[in-house]
Amino acid sequence: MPYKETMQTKVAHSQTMTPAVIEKPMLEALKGRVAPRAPIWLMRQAGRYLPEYCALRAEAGSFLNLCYNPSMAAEITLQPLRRYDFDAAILFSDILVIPHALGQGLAFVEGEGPQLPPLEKLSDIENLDMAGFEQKLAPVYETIQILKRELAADKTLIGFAGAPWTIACYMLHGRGGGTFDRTRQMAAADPAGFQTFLMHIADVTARYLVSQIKNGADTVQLFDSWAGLVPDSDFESHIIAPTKHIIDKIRAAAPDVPIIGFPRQAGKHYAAYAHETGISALGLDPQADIQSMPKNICLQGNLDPEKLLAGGDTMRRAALDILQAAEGRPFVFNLGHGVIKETPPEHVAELAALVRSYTRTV
Ligand code: 1CP
Repeated sequence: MPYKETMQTKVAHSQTMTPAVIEKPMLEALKGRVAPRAPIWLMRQAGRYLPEYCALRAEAGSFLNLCYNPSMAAEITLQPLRRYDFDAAILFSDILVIPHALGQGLAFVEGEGPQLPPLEKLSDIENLDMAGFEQKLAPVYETIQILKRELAADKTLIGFAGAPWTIACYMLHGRGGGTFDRTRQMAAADPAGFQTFLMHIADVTARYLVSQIKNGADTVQLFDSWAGLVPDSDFESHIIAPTKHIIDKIRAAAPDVPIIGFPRQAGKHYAAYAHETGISALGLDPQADIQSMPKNICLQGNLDPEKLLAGGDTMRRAALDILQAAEGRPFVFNLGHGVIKETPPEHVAELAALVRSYTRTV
């Protein structure tokens, strides 16, 4: 049939032409481009404020089942993009899959957050299960592969891990929600042993993030949620050195992949963190002042999640202040911490529309 033949010839022809390169605006910003529109995604953009997440969570039975079920985890990753057309998808998982994959028990207790049986002593890290590590994390890599296939070409896929200090907080103290006293006491009592502990986690984390990249993550973010608990005199050893170790290892394996660091509540240490770790982009908490940050690096942040929860004029004014403060520099719009679970989804929709409609000076 001549008609069909013509169509086939056309299809075959178009397949041999070089496809137009579709850019990922978020990736370009991380690499230093100042564009007329700031890309946007939100920390914890998937999660309990979305009814479609709660439905799947109920079906899975437990949070960890969700994290290790590639098709469900991929579906949850994509849910916020369907609603808001964000520029990036963040892999749905948790920072605590690392201790879990190393064989430490982990349970997410409803209403109480994560609970781990705390390691008894620092040297216990040497006896954890490295052999089963990659195998236990295989479902995470499979989730990334699904996402890579399903995401539109202009979307950036973000992988992530907790930074060593924050992971040590949970591994040694056993649960969240406080000031991780046991971790801080163990660090103070045996500084050399604690440094070895952090570097061990750094090695494992670098391996995990390189595997995420090899499986398709476009960028990775290191969450150092509890960096603000570290005494000033220990910031270099507890935060900067292990982070730099991870970055050096990722760069050796994947030199072109940008890395985002989020040392939450690092205060006056933000600039040193940016310069000394070699991070590509700096995640800012709500307290950080955009204009006093180093000029030669992409910033990401820093809307107070409470302002998003409040919505209305409060939210609009705060978002516009941030967009104005970030004029003229590479920037990714985000919150300064995760979406609060009571946040009305309509507020998120309004925020995304506002950021998208703001034209930056280039
Ligand atoms: O449904 C539920 O009950 C689980 C709630 C939940 C969710 C949705 C937890 C438990 N983790 C997550 C997902 C998650 N965690 C993501 C996925 C993707 C997304 O952002 O959309 C990410 C990136 C994280 C990272 C994470 N987990 C951090 C770093 C960021 C931060 O919030 O500071 C931390 C500290 C955790 C530990 C954790 N996991 C879950 C909770 C409630 C906590 C915090 C515990 C505490 O207060 O110490």
